[in-house]
Amino acid sequence: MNFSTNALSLSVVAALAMIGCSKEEPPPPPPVQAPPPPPLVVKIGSVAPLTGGIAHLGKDNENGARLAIDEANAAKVKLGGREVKFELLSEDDQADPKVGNTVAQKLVDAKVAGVVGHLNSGTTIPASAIYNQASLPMISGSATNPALTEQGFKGVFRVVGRDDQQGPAVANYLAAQNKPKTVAVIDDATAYGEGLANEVEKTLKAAGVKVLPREKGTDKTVDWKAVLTKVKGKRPDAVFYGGMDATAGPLIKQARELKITAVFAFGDGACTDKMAELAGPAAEGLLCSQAGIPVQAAGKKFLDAYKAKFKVDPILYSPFTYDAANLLIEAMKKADSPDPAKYLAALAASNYNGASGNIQFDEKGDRKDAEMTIFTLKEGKITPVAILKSGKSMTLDEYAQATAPAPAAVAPAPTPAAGAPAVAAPAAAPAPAAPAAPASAPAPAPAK
Ligand code: ABU
Repeated sequence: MNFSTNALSLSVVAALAMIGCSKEEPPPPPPVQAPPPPPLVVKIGSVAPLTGGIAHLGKDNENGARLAIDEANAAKVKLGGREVKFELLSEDDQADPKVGNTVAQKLVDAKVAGVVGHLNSGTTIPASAIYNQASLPMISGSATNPALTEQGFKGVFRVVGRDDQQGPAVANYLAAQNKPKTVAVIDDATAYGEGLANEVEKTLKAAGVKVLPREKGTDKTVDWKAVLTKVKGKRPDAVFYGGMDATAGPLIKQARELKITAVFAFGDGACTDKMAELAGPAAEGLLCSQAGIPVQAAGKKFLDAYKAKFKVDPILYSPFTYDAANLLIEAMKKADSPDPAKYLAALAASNYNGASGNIQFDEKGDRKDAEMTIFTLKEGKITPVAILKSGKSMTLDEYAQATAPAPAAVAPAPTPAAGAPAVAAPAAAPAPAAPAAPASAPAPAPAK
């Protein structure tokens, strides 16, 4: 062994000795973290006609619910300590009661935690029996036939007014404003159209107006010539039609083609800008009602979020379906559970400031002190002329003033993500201090 080999061996031994003598311990392995539990999936059903003549209204309703669901997911809602992923199960009932029952059962079988819908009274009423059987809460954002909430079902709610409020509102306005001596009443033979026409007829008769024998179509009728020819022969001063815009548009267009000059009045189903799209200038000057605040009075955050998400403006009842979905979610949060048996009491006791104003339910599940709005169609747009609330009538501007938050140094209440009304309803103050009713706009008859 030469010198250099010896030196190398000594170096290796020294290095090994140094390692052996080191006091540094290797770092401990990181503790094994339990993975976070997966989000709790909570399904919420939405039902409306998404095909057929009123698919535009169905899509509007669905959009409102979808916006609420997406906002709740973005807010990372927790229930029982677990993050929740809300899923919207959207079904198309085609405005057909049989299809409505089928999709209602489908949602029950899918174990949704609540339902926003349906749109039409004719589908909502029979479907409500299926949800009731399954103890599943439902909130309609548009069904106005009184029978829905007269069944004694504890889980059935609506966030719009009823046709025994809407019918008197539009009929009284027509009688006071246009002073017709004779009115023809037509309906589409649906629960909504026929029911609303009955309310209008009752109110007109009570006001001393002569009402002609009822004429009928269906919710698919687009050729009204035979009915209108009969009506023309009786020379009514006004015509009221209970039905949706898809059939009401052709009705007024053909009436003007037949040179019928009577004023035409409609309920909420035909109180949309679609009337001008379908009837053109023939729709100008029509009178119509909605069973809630006008869409332009809905919360600004809602209006902006809706436009940003869907690239269109809301049409009619999307602020109400948005509120309906939020009411379900808020009740689940209060109960800290998506279990209907646990959150139903919180839902029934809601006191919620939504995009459509303050919402509280009465013992039947109807919205307390619901607004009614009267419109005329002006330059192709339905334009609110009177908002009726608590027996008072006001213009849109007056409504905005009456419901604006007080400017005093009051700490602003936390606002829901997109729900703060542009003309914000004061918290738990459903009856705004309204100005006196204009002579031309009578107060609505009491609902019930
Ligand atoms: N309220 C108008 C449309 C929906 C319904 O059938 O009640």
